[in-house]
Amino acid sequence: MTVVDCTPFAGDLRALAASLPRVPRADLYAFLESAKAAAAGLPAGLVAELDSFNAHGNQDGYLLLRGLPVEDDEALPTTPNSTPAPVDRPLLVMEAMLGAVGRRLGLHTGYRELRAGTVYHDVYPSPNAHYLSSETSEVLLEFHTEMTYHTLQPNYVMLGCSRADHERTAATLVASVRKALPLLTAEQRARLFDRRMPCSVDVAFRGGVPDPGAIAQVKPLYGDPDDPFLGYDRELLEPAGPEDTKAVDALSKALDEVTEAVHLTPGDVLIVDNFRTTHARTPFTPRWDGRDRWLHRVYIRTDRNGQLSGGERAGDVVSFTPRS
Ligand SMILES: O=C(O)CCC(=O)C(=O)O
Ligand SMILES: [Fe+2]
Repeated sequence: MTVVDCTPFAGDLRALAASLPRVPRADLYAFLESAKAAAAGLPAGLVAELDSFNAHGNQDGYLLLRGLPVEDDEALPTTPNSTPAPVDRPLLVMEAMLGAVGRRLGLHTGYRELRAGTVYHDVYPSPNAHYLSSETSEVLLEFHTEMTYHTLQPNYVMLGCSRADHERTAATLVASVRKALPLLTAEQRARLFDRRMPCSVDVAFRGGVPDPGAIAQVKPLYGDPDDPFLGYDRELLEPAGPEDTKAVDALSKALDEVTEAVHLTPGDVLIVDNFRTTHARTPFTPRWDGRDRWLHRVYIRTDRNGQLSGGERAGDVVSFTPRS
């Protein structure tokens, strides 16, 4: 577990949150500019961890910031049951943390087809959620590299926790390619490396067509053969033929073997390296009492992996082009 204990910084971070615009969605570009300025005042110990993770990644493929400031549960609004959030919703402390920490890492990005192109997503359980949706609860949300079929795939997925599930059973699972790679044979690696495989896309990117099929091509491993990037989605990747299928099965098994479970609690921010990992969420039981599990999610692009071409701003919204 790669945990950064932020409790020593909680007072400073609370002051930082208080310095940001009160209604972030009123002018999100301006809010994210303020967050960048505030990021300059992040504690040096935290900045060092963020910069090192941004430059080199790590073995686990994630950084868990724990002990950040967060509202007391009674002071929080009820957990949302619709999306996107109202434009006039006041800033939450976890949203402030995602703003400042995210700006230290790169640029917050909205995806036009996803949640109406909004940048801050509430992640909460919803009855009758589609099985591929982050709104599921009582079923496993299977391993996925976030939008691995999208040419502008985010470099980081950041999840901030305002509420855990009542029973604290929900775990966010992260499996790192740096740990899985040694479990694969040279033949398996060669089969997976730089080989395009058909991949379906999430419902939001299907253009209203019930099942457009595998409209993208994704390479499970690519980049540096000795330290590759990962593109893996247990539901959407559709290898064709026995050799590719066997190799993806071996990768799948290796990822299961190296999986780490993170039980997010209020005041946690999980930063997932989305080019070196795949993530999932285990089942939990909602009570529909207004106090169900509530995360805040943002996507960050950086200039690594060609995700930025110059001139972009934090808060930009990008359109879908499938990887080919
Ligand atoms: O609920 C979680 O812990 C993670 C859900 C997820 O995969 C996401 O929001 O991207
Ligand atoms: Fe996800």
